[in-house]
Amino acid sequence: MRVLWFLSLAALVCAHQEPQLDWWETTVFYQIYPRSFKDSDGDGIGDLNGITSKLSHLKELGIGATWLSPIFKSPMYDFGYDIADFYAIQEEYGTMEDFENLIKAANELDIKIVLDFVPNHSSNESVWFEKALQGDEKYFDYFVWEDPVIGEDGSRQPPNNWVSVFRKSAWEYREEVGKYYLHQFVIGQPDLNYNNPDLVEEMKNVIRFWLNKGVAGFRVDAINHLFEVDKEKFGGKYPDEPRSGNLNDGPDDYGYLDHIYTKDQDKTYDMVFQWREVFDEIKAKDGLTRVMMTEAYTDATKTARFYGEGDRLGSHMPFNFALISNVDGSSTAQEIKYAVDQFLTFKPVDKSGNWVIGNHDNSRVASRYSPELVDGLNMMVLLLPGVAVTYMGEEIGMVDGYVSWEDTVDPSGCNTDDPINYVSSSRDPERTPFQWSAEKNAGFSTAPKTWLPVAAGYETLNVEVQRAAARSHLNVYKALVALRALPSFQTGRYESLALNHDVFAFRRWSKDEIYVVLVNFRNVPYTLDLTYFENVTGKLKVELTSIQSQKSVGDVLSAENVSLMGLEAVVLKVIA
Ligand SMILES: *[C@@H]1O[C@H](CO)[C@@H](O)[C@H](O)[C@H]1NC(C)=O
Ligand SMILES: *[C@@H]1O[C@H](CO)[C@@H](O)[C@H](O)[C@H]1NC(C)=O
Ligand SMILES: *[C@@H]1O[C@H](CO)[C@@H](O)[C@H](O)[C@H]1NC(C)=O
Ligand SMILES: CC(=O)N[C@H]1CO[C@H](CO)[C@@H](O)[C@@H]1O
Ligand SMILES: [Ca+2]
Ligand SMILES: [Ca+2]
Repeated sequence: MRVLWFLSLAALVCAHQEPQLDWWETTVFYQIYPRSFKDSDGDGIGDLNGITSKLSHLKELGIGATWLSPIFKSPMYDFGYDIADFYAIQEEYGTMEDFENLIKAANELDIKIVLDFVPNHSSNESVWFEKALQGDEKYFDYFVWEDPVIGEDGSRQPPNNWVSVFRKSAWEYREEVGKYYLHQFVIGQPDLNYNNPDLVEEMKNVIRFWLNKGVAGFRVDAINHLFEVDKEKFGGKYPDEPRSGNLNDGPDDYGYLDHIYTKDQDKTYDMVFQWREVFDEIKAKDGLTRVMMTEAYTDATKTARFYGEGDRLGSHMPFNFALISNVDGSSTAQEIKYAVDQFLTFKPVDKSGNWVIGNHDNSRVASRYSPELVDGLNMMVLLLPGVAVTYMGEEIGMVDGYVSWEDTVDPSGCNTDDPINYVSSSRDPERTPFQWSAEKNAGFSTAPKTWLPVAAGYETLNVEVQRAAARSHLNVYKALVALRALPSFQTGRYESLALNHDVFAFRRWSKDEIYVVLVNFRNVPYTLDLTYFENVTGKLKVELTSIQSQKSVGDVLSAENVSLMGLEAVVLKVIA
């Protein structure tokens, strides 16, 4: 009895110690969309050698890890998210040797490389799919097949009403086998069959192959689309999905249906936990954590479930899309606080959170919020509790580029068949080439034509200009990466307030330090009383400001009387 009491006391004491953070919990992850980052050979398409040549930019920012959108062999119907060979590099991006050089150069700079794992589907031009069509049983079972339905007039119809994320039927007929295959995304992306143990093992081998090559982890794509409902429960045929009731969508639109049979199925979580075992199997060899980041656009409860269940571990970082899906530039401070706190509330208390505000599928921060809010939002992403994730270009506040209907290449834009309204569906605007300098093609490429046009305004909005400027988004970003290393931000506590309809504020503190971050989401000036935060009294020193601020680093303010310009953002430190 006495011994037990003593042990539990010891456990209690340990629990109060500062958590020991692993490499991935303290770093900033930088997403590179390889096709648009840097072109080394003048064909207008970014490539691996281009990335290697620009690793110094990541180093300058203070980035510790980068995740690359897919670089694998692909016919590019969905720009690499349709993988034809999971074990090979796409020629236009480089060779396996180029990739090995990239890993080596990155290691020398202490930057980790994370790749994109696209498990839901392969490509209709993969050897796997070709063999399936030739009747090879092993590979036939890698995919999801269903018999046609014959209509009253004798015509061949898809098996049910399922719609692809990119519009129209999710089923495509193949004469060769007389069946339809499922594609939750484009026609060129046949879904893989996770009810087949051979396929499950094959995909684990894909993970092993790259992790053994020195890759520090994977970001896992579109994970909640992995499994479809078990058709045996419905008499051996996949059932129709019900109408969503959404009045803006027609029968060809993804939003027309409620995706109860094709998304968020229970088996998905088990697969993630199985993959985590593979990650940990590689970690056991050398002690380095291989990190798993998972992408699922879903609710807070389901997102949290990816962390693990019972004694089974799951994703290290189930992406938190609150700042993408739940709020934007028109949101009130109350809505911002609600979105931020909701994720922190649902996430398991003993796990790290993460903040994602942009990626290659969503309009850029400067366009979705406002160009003036770029610094304030970077303050949130880098100083809220948890891992920070930055999409390339957000450090300089890049804006969505204009891409004409003729130049549009994204299937999500093209499939609208609508030369007027394609823009809201197209993901090309956030994928335009990275803006390095005022040179031709923004210094991205020497080609006469780049794969997507460079965004207007690059002559003044680029890395070179911002590096030289006394105040720039780039320099604010670098200062934020340095601030984030302080104990208050690494392991410190967090509390937030909506000071009024427009100003979101949060406090981060550790033993002897208290910081307050203020972001004014509207173009309206305010005088604020920060003493609503406990222990925020007396004088505050300005640590960092958004670039349009009239304040300077080192200015001293009174806690009960802080004036903030419209759209201004500041980081303050309590000094007395
Ligand atoms: C693959 O699908 C695309 C449509 O996404 C189509 O254009 C192409 O012809 C298909 N390739 C084969 C070999 O079926
Ligand atoms: C406020 O400061 C006191 C004295 O330093 C400290 O004991 C207390 O934990 C602080 N409370 C908060 C919420 O910061
Ligand atoms: C608040 O500060 C402003 C200057 O920023 C000053 O003009 C004003 O008198 C102060 N108000 C109070 C109540 O201290
Ligand atoms: C954010 C992201 O990577 N989204 C991807 C989700 O999956 C589809 C299909 O693979 C891609 O088109 C998206 O880019
Ligand atoms: Ca190139
Ligand atoms: Ca699937």
